[in-house]
Amino acid sequence: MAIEQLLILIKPDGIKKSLTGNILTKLSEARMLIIGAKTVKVSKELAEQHYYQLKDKPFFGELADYIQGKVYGEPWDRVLAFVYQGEDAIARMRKIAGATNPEEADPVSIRGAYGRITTKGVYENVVHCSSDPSEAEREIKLWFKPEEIVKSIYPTKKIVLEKETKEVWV
Ligand code: DAT
Ligand code: MG
Repeated sequence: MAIEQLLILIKPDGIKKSLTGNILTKLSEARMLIIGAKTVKVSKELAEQHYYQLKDKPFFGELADYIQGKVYGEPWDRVLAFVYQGEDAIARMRKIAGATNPEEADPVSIRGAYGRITTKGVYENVVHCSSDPSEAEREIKLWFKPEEIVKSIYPTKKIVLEKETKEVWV
């Protein structure tokens, strides 16, 4: 079994419903390490880059609005972002998160217990969870800077920025 890292987001509906503690408790059952954590106010650019694989889907606009928390507005228009690390982490965390469609998700999973489909058809499924190692790498590098992660499995390099030295992804 490989040690993997992945991105988990508590989406704006999870924040609005005050589910952060419940979600972290469910995730902690997997006994993995949190190696990065922060609150992010999601820009349109970040939302669209995060979901770029779905850009041709009819629900792409609503999906981008949802992750930005536009429906909820201040102060719920933010997400909590985590990088978790553990053995076989992606498959195990996705099982705890549950199926994409909250109506089809195992009722004991996070999405099954707390998700809903809105009358507009948006899947408010409470959490994002990377789905494979290459997606996890792309997403972690999109959401986190190297210095924000305790110990990354991805290589970094140093570059000089106007007399300032900074670590960036290779
Ligand atoms: P997952 O989040 O389980 O990895 P995904 O990557 O296929 O699923 O899709 C990303 C998000 O897009 C998903 O969490 C909810 C939304 N979504 C996917 N399929 C949808 C659909 N048929 N209708 C509405 N929203 C959908
Ligand atoms: Mg996905």
